[in-house]
Amino acid sequence: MHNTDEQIEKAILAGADCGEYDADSSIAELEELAKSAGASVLASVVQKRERPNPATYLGEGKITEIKEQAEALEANLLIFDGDLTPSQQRNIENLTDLKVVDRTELILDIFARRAHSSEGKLQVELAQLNYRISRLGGQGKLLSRLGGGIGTRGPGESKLESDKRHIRRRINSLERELKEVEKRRSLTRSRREKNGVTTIAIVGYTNAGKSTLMNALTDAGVLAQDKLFATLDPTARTLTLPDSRKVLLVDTVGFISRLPHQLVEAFKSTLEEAANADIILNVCDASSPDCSDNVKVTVSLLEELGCSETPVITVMNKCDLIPELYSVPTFKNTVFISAKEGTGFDKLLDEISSLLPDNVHRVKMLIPFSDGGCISALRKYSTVHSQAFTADGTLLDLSALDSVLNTYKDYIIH
Ligand SMILES: Nc1nc2c(ncn2[C@@H]2O[C@H](COP(=O)(O)OP(=O)(O)OP(=O)(O)O)[C@@H](O)[C@H]2O)c(=O)[nH]1
Ligand SMILES: [Mg+2]
Repeated sequence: MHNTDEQIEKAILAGADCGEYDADSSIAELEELAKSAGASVLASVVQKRERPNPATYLGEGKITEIKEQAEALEANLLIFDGDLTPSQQRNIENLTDLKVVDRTELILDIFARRAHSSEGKLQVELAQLNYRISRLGGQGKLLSRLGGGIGTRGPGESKLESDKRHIRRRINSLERELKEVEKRRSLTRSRREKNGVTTIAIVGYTNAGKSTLMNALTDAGVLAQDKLFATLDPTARTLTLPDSRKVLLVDTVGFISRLPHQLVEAFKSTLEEAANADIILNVCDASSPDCSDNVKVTVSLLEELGCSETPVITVMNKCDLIPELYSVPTFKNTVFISAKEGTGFDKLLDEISSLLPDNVHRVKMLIPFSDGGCISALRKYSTVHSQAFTADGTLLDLSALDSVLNTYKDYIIH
């Protein structure tokens, strides 16, 4: 997708509606992906079909129509909302004279543009090479299926083999380098665990507002943009909770439906960093019509990463954009916020505190005047946020460990 002369690529999008997923919202997402890769989108075409055409993905007639449309609009790129086999891609290129890219290639391209850290670059290159080798493999099979003979042997085939060998060597060396980085990271992690540092991971669908939330809660200064996959590298910052406890907040790469599995594999260690957190914040764009589906994508990716046991808070973000909160789907432990306007943070932070393992809770207590003596003990063992005198006794708003609260549980009012 990189043009040497930095001309904006002018794209037509094409998808097949086979009933597997909502083709219209998927093509709308593809448009966002294309824009995030720097292309401008001139038109999109969706064809209803039972299954993709094995030779040309869409029907050949449709491909010819697209070619004519591309000529009229002066488009130079055709992006498919699905994965093309190498032969489909070649056939469509021959029929249209356009550069043809599929969904996985597009996402890989965006990741390649965004990778800045050395680890991010290694991960993206690994994903790209795994993608490429899987396609070379396909071509190899195709050639051997032709039954050998003229055109299937000779330099062509051996070049393919040497390409494959070369790529495989590079994949092995990338994997070794990444292992080293991971080892260092797991050392940092175990040091953190030993020091009792609690980690909270911000995960969720891409563009949901994870980095905006990170910036609003800490002064991380992470890049937040209306672009898909603005963040690739994890950033960690300390956050002080209202009960004065310090935790580590981690912002990381976003998820998307049908995330190419080469990327999941390559980014596994980064994603596991999130998965190993004590609490996961699943940030969602509550104003998106696909909100519910997007939450499910994140939940199933988290399951794949083996962290279905970690407590999750579903953080419905961008609530400033929706007039009626009741229209937003809710899940277990849901809070409503606007990261942009800074609303709903009290509830979010309270929810985080209440899920933390060492059990500090914020409560209100009414201490009768007859037991006024316990106030000095409470002041010593807890954080008192406010104190007021009422007709029935002293009203305290405080945070303390459960063991402390248990001693005075008769005085807790809520
Ligand atoms: N209206 C509104 N916009 C928001 C809110 N939170 C984030 N945004 C916007 O949503 C866009 C994406 O925000 P990011 O914080 O970059 O999202 P992200 O989840 O980190 O995205 P990736 O890193 O790309 O996965 C930006 O244009 C933000 O300004 C919010 O509460 N309300
Ligand atoms: Mg981000």
